Amino acid sequence: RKPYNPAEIEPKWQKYWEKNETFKTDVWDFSKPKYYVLDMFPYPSGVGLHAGHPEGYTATDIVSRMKRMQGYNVLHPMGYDSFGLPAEQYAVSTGNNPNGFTEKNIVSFSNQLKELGFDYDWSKMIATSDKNYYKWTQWIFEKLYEKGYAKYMDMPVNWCEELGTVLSNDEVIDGKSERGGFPVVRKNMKQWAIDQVAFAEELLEGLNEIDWPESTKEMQRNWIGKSEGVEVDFKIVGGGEFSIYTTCIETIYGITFMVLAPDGETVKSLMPRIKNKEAVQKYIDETLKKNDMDRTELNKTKSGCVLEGIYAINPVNGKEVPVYIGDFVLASYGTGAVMAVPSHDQRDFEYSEAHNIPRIQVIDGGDVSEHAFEKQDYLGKGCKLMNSEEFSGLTVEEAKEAITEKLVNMGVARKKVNYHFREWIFARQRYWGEPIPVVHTEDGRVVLLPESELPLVLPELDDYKGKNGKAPLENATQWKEYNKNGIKGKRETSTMPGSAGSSWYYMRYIDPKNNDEFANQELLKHWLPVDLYIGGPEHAVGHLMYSRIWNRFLYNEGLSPVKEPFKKLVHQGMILGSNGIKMGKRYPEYAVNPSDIVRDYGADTLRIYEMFMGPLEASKPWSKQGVEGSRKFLGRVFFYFSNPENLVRATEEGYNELLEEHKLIYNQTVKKVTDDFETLGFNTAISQMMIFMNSVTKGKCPMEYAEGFVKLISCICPHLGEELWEMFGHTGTIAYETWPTYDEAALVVDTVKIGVQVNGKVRGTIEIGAEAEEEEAMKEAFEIASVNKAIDGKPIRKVIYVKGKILNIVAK
Ligand code: ANZ
Repeated sequence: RKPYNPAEIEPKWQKYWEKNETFKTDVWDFSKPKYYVLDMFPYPSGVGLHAGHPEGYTATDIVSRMKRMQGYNVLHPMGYDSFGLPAEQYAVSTGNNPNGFTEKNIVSFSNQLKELGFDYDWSKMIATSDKNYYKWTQWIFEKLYEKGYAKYMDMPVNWCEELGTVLSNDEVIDGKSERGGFPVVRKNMKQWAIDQVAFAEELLEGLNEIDWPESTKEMQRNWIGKSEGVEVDFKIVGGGEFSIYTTCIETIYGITFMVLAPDGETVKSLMPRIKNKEAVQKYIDETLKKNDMDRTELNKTKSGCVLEGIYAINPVNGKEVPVYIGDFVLASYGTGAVMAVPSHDQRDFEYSEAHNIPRIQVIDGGDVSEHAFEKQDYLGKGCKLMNSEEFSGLTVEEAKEAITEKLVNMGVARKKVNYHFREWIFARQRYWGEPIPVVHTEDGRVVLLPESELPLVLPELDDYKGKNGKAPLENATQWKEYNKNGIKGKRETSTMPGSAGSSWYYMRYIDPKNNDEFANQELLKHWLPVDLYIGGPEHAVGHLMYSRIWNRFLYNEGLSPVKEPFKKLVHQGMILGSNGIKMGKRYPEYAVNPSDIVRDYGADTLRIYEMFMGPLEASKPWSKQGVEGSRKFLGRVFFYFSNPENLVRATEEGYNELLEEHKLIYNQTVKKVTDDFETLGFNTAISQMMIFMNSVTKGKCPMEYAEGFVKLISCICPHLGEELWEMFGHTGTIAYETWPTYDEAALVVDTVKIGVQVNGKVRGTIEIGAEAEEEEAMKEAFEIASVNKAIDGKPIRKVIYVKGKILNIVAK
């Protein structure tokens, strides 16, 4: 008989699937219920797959295969997020167009994926850098612009004069450019941005209707950062006023100073009246070098500077308080100014310590110490106000209402909702991205390209490097000039960020070749939302937020049928090196190349191993022994089922008896595996398959059970599944066979109580299945303290077990 040889059977079935287009989905076939399974598509790096890729991909593969066998029309596509930095760097260093490099990587990446036997419908493959794809990314951008969500607006950016470029926050370290160490300042510049704040409420609300990890939803809520408070106007002694934003209006009698953002407009306008101008200007200049992260960091001394001669008037009691600037107050949040209550706000407390400012306690019971702030211990505890005139004695909750009402009636305050969410900066000074399809006309207007001019294709360049920090497309001297239909000007030379193309790719898969619209509406109606989406947790607030925004926009425009694009989301855990440390660049010696595992053990082994390592969502260390164990198990499965002598057909003698003998374990296995696949509990499903194998291989297996088992395992190990299916005498693929069912009645186990004797004396009773094996009876017996006591660690000489009657243990 032939041994298990994955090197032979795996390529054989991969060729079969490709030739027969086994996994091509007819998206127009609405006769069956649909199931849409999605993987986060990879960036096609030159390095290829790493061990983490097959984990999520195998999980979706298993579910999609089961759903197909359960009668669903399954869509399981794959594609590439192919704009991005590595290809750009390649272009800069070689002078070649990144397109060729990207296409080459896509081919080798796809070959690696095919080698793993995934059931992707390759006819639906997309790449975000393909002009037929990005035509529609540009088209959606134009819709966003037309509706006022994409804006060309003044935004604060990190500007490096020496490099002549805008830098991202992580390219700035201590106010200097990471590259070169040149000074970086915050300054306002015209930028493309998408107004995501406009979607904040819908995004929050949508979270309630989706089946996502709670931690991811919470991260999105925090990222949106909804805050409900009050805006209050403060008059300045000698004329003028400014507003503050607070979430703790009940503390207004505790104000002892005010703080303005150093980079805000208020201090600028007050400058002529400030006595210590020089010191103030110096502090402002310092602040401009810092990014928001450095500024708002907790546990840092609160730096700042008083504005000599400037006093603000507290509207509730007419008290005059000094005004300061401090970098912990951000110009970009709220009104860029705060009322400082050092007795009840930690940052204000620290600021008052650093600048010697008095405090007034206005909430009783709220212990005024740094410790108390951490606990926020007066909130919601019925603590009462003090030192607050007519509001003294009210609870915090009552005072919030009453003081707000008073100030609103005075005409100096209004309720306000703020979001920490900022605009999504939507342009990069890079080459390898979607060109923004607009023209800046000579008379200063922004004009969208007509749809007939889309896609606006990236031009070939002689030099892919931006000169003097300018966008590389500035080098496209001819392409840049625009003069058509009376519109004369220059094309936008920055490109869209990487997150653009990935924000809607799940729609394009449904109808990837459509030249008339981004996807047919009837198809979208049928196929959306994605039923199951699996990918890394690192995308929790990036891609997963942007996708929700693009979808919500299209939904509001009547172009997407669903409010939320991804019904169920699961994050796979990280596969760690065998040392328990993250694999990758830092520890290349621990990095595992999936292709090596395929070559040495087979794809099915890699697949079942990665699913058996532990729960999908957990981080798990790689283990070579684990891989070998998985390979051995598959060898056993193949060895047993490929031997016709182990299999009894329905026409053969003893068939019914065998059905009866294995009825319980078979039905248990079908149930457990079905349920576990549904809930992505693959490791426990595999354990159950091992239990089945242990039980059935003691003798012969009836054909019905053999086929049922092979169907189950074919989802995890499709090549092995197909091969055995063929050996059983079937022609064609197993992929569309009917999923095995189980009989509820067969799962009911009659239990019996039997006595447990140790050396002839009854020491306890156990309750087990009437047909339970000795192994299980012993396991139960060892749960009993008195039995253990009687055995007292002595070696067990003999076990007499009579099913349903008695268990006698001889230990001496
Ligand atoms: C007075 C006060 C007293 C405050 C108190 C808190 C506790 P969130 O939840 O983040 O909205 N704040 C307002 N604008 C700010 C800005 N531009 N930069 C830095 N801090 C700012 O928090 C709102 C609170 O953060 C506001 O309420 C304000 O301080 C501060 F016992 O006002 B509070």
